[in-house]
Amino acid sequence: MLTRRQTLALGAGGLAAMSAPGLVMAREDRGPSLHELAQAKGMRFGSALGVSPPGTVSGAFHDPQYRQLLIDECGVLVHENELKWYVARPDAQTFDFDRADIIMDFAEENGMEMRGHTLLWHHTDWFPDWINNHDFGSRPGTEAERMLTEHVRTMVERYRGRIYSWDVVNETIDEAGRFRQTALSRHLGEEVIDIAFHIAREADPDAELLYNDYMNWEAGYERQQEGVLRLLERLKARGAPIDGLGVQGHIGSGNYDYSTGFDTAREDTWREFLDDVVGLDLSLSVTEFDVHDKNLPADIETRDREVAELGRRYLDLMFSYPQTKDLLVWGLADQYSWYQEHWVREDGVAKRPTPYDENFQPKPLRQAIADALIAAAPRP
Ligand code: 9MR
Repeated sequence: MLTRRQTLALGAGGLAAMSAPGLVMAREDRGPSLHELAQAKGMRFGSALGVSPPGTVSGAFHDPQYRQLLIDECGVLVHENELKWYVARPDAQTFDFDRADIIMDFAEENGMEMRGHTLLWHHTDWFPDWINNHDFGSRPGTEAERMLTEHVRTMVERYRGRIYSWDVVNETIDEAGRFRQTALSRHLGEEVIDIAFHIAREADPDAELLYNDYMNWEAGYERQQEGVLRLLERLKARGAPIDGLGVQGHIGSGNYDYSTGFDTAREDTWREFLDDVVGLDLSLSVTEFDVHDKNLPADIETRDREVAELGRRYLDLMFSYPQTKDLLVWGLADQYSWYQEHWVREDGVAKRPTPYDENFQPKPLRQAIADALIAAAPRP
């Protein structure tokens, strides 16, 4: 228990720092949060959050300082993995929402909204084995439709009115622009996508429904972009209830061998792509933003500056579309970025792809996001 004198000596900032040990500055000393800056423009800011075991990159939930940072900066959260089939569906009969609900409850207790990721990651690698090995019987189309319908309906109805926006389908177009085949599409064809959208709309008519993918703006993603655009055109033509495109926004260097990154030469064609998307009367959301620093010099100052500059340039472009209302980052502090485990740097140093460093200090990327939000026109 503190004496009155000790309390006065600590001041408001000191008390906040005590309740969240290690957080260097209390919220009130830091100016507006990223979500407050977004809100001022009719937008939202948020982050992914995972509740994998403590000590893992996707287990950030267990870190109290990180949770405080999310409360301080975010108005929206999205499950990093907890709604994916391989987590929420241990077998064909069972739904397991335990992990998903931990995040849901945390968001609601702290006044944050939730996005839903994802009802159908249409990619065999991310299907649980039990679907890949499922016996679809003598009427496989019927069984595939039943299984998908049950899944989408159960998920969306459970969180009806609590998840305002869903990534209904994630990443069904590969880098060559082709529609991915899975155990479900083998029996349903591309209609697998339409079914997911129709059932989601039926289960929560008020939720925003997005198609989400990673067709980045760097060189190397041209065919995937083309494939995504054609898919969106076909979905619209068939009357699928789709509201927008989730642009993941994992920009930067070297995610794939064919993409060197840090290449803004394709800005014009990226704009043409976005023009075509909004021309289909679809909204845009930046759903998984981070800036990969794999091929940048190790020097921290240089690296952070280049990450921030590229991030600012990208966000300015995305925010120039009044259809862009949400910006979610895929992790808010570097040690909890998925990039720590993918495409490791040759020099082995830890990556710096998010707005905060591992000590929860804001980096130039945090300022770049703030500046882009401040510069954005108010949304209509
Ligand atoms: O960050 C996620 C990581 O923890 C998982 O292992 C991986 C596979 O489920 O998915 C990562 O998140 C991905 C997201 O769901 C879809 N877009 C790309 C993201 C980064 O790989």
